Amino acid sequence: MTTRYALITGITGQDGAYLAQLLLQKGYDVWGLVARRSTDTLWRLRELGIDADVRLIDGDLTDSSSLIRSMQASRADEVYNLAAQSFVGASWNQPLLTAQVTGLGAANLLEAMRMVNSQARFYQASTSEMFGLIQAEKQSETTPFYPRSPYGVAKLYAHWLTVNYRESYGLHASSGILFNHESPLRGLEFVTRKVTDAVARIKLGLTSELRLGNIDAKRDWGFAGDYVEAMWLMLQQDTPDDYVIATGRTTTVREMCRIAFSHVGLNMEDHVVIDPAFFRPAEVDVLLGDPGKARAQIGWEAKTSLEQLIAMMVEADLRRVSNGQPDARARLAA
Ligand code: NAP
Ligand code: G4F
Repeated sequence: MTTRYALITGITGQDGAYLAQLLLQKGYDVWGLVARRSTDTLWRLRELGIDADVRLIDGDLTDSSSLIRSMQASRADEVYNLAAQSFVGASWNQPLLTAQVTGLGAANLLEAMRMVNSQARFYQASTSEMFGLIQAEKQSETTPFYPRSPYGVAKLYAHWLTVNYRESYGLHASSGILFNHESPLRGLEFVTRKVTDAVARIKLGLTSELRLGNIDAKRDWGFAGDYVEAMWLMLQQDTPDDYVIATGRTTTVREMCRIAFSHVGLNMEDHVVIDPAFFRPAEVDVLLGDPGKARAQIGWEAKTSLEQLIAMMVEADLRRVSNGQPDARARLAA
C-alpha cells in the first residue's frame, strides 16, 4: 500500500494531537507545523506517546514562506488546518492577532497548497461559534451565521474562503463546523477543563474555590477523540463539502459543573463563586447542533456521552494533580 502523507497545523493543540494519533494508526506519515514558543508545547503529543512518531516543522500560519516549505517537505496529500488563536475570551483582547492567525492564516495555507499541490485535500476547522446569536433552535449546515466574538468573525472569513476556493479553483476543500469538544488534553482556559482541574484540586485539598462566569450558557459538548474521526472522514469523500459535527444535546455550564463535582462526591454550590471578570462582552447563550447530514453522508456520530467525557477528564486531572504535574496555570486569563 502506498504511504499517505498528512500535514497538520496546530498539531500541538488538543485536536491536533488526537488527529495525529488517529492518522498514525491508519499508517499515515504525519507532519506537523509547530510555532516557536518559549514554553513546552509538546506535552499533548507526549501524553499520547506519539511525540517521536510525528515529524515536526518550524512554522507559523502568519508566515507564508514557512507554509510553502511545509507543503514541500511533507509532500502532504491531506492538509488539516487546525491552528488558530482558539480561545474566544482572548479574542476581544487580541482581535488583530486573532484575525491574522485564525482568519488570514487559512488564506495563507490555502495559497501555499494551491502553489505546491492543488490536488491535495484540505480540511478547515470551522466552528459552531460562527452561529453565535443563533438563528435556528438547532443549527445545521443551512442555518445563517451571526458570530458574536472577534474569534467567530475570523473563523467565518476562513470558512467562506474555504468554500470560495472550492468553488473558484475546484480544490478538494471541506469545512467541519464542529461544536464544542473536550478531552483530558483540553487547554486549562476552556470551561470544562477549568472545572475538572478545579474539582481535582478541591478533592485533593489544594484549594476550595472555583470562580466562573456565565454558568447559564449552554453548549453541545462532545469528546475530541470522536470528532477527529469526522475530520478524516470528510477528506475521504469523493466530493468536498461542509458538515456540522455535534452530539445533538445541549447542557448548561452549571449542569456540566454539577456532573463534575458529583463525580467525586462534592456539591458545586459549596465551591463555585460567580465572578464578573469571567463574563464576556457578548455571549453565545446556547448552541445545539444537528449532526444529521454527517450521520447520513459520512456515517459519523458521537460515541461518548457528556457524563463519560467529564468522568474521563476528572479522572485524568485527579491523576495529574496527585502526581504533582506542572501545568500552564500562570499563562491563563480564562
Ligand atoms: P487548541 O488546543 O487551542 O490548539 C490550537 C493550535 O494552534 C495549537 O497547536 C497552537 O500552537 C496552534 N497555533 C496557534 N497560533 C498559531 C500560529 N500563529 N501558527 C501556527 N500554529 C498556531 O485548539 P483545539 O481545541 O485543538 O482546536 C483545533 C481547531 O479547531 C482550532 O482551529 C479551533 O479554533 C477549532 N475548533 C475547536 C473547537 C473545540 O471545541 N475544541 C470547536 C470548533 C472549532 P501552540 O500549542 O504553540 O499554542
Ligand atoms: O469553554 P469555553 O471558553 O468555550 P467557547 O467559548 O464555547 O469556545 C470553544 O468552543 C468553540 C465552538 O463552539 C470553539 F470554536 C472555540 O475555539 C472554543 O474551543 O466557554 C464555554 C461557555 C461560554 O459561554 C463561557 O462564557 O462557558 C462560559 N463560561 C462560564 N464561566 C466560561 C467560564 N468560560 C471560560 N472559558 N471560563 C469561565 O470561567
